Amino acid sequence: MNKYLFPDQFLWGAATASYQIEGSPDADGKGESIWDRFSHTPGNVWNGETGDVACDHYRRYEEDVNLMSQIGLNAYRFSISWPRIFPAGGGKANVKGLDFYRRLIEKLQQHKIRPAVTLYHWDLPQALQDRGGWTNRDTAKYFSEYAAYVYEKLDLPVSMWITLNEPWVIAILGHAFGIHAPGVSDFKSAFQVSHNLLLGHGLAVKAFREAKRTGEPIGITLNLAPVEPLTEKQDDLEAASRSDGFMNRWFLDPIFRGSYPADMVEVFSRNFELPKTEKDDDQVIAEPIDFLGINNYTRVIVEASGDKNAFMGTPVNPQEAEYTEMGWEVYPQGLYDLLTRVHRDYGPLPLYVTENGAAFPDELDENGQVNDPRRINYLEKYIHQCWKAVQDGVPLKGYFAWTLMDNFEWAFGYSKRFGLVYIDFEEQRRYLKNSAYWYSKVIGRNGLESDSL
Ligand code: IFM
Repeated sequence: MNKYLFPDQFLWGAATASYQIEGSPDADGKGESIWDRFSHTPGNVWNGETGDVACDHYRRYEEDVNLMSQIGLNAYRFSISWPRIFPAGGGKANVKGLDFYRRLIEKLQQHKIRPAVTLYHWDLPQALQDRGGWTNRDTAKYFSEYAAYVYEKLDLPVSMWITLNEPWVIAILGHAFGIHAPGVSDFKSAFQVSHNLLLGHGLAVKAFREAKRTGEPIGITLNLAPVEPLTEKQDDLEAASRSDGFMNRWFLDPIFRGSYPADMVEVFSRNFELPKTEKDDDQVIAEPIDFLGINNYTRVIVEASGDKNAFMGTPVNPQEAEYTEMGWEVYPQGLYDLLTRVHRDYGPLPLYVTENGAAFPDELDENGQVNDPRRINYLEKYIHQCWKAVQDGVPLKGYFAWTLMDNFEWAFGYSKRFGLVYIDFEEQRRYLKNSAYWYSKVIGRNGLESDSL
């Protein structure tokens, strides 16, 4: 058997997000979030489902940490629900909200699982949405104040801090396509949102430096995808470059180079009024970070749409490829391409894969087993590409599978199962899938063992 081993100290984790797993939407003084409001508005989520109960993790977190320990995870990425800490967005803090995360971290510590804390994974306090949400520049300031409060009061060691999860998704799915909370369909405001999010990120990093949590790194997680042209024709190449600008460089450039990519500024300004910015914004957004988190699931292939002003080419799905339940192409090499490209163009800082995984139609059998060979195959192939990237000099420091357990997959409700752990939502029972047992072996040997890679 060939072995593909990772460097010592490599983090093997799983990731989750507060609204997707916690439930208990108003326990212990929590305020309403935009996802509470959005999911309770008819027509927004598949089958009218909500995160009201989800995995009931708020009450069952101990059982869930025991499962992590059984799998052997040495890291766990979770997000803090802002409206648990500041029910009205700002103002008076709710001490009981932070206590939950303190209890969770203590339990992780008992099992030697390192906490990776995301400060914002999409559940904005509704009270701030009522004042314009992320279209309002003040939200960036409120975000950094919330972050500063957590840095100061969460008096337990944290292994990694992540300011935002996937600002592209927040801006575009939430504010241009309206399929995520807050359900707005207006491209112009989506670009203002993307700017205000990045500003909030930069302010939160600045606040972190002031908080002097020395030895704890801070970064951001972006959803990135390699973009390929369908053919080498000039029009397709240009469409791919613009699509890459829209999906990847619009966020990478301001964070690492201190300015938006000039080609995209031109393309966007042909379509919309550009976001309103202020003098020092570029500098704030480019506040140096300690690592970049990358979420990747698939690649994007585009062909020219015929419209030179379009910032996205027409996506093309190759017919011979395998697809997950999300309709996303399984393309492991894309992760290698992405990691090496990000390292080459924006390096040298450490990288983490903060999410990678697949939804498949899993079934629990009468013996309480879930046989999910397609997920095992997916994870093995993607982790192998991570290994290749490390061999080629990419400073990849950890890998977090999405996700620990089946959960509320946003507009798809509970219809997509991404977990290593199967959840029977009716009974709130948990079952390790075969992929969880497989991942456990990967972690145990710090890498893969296979003859077929
Ligand atoms: O479930 C989401 C997660 O919240 C953010 N990244 C992608 C996952 C799968 O869609």
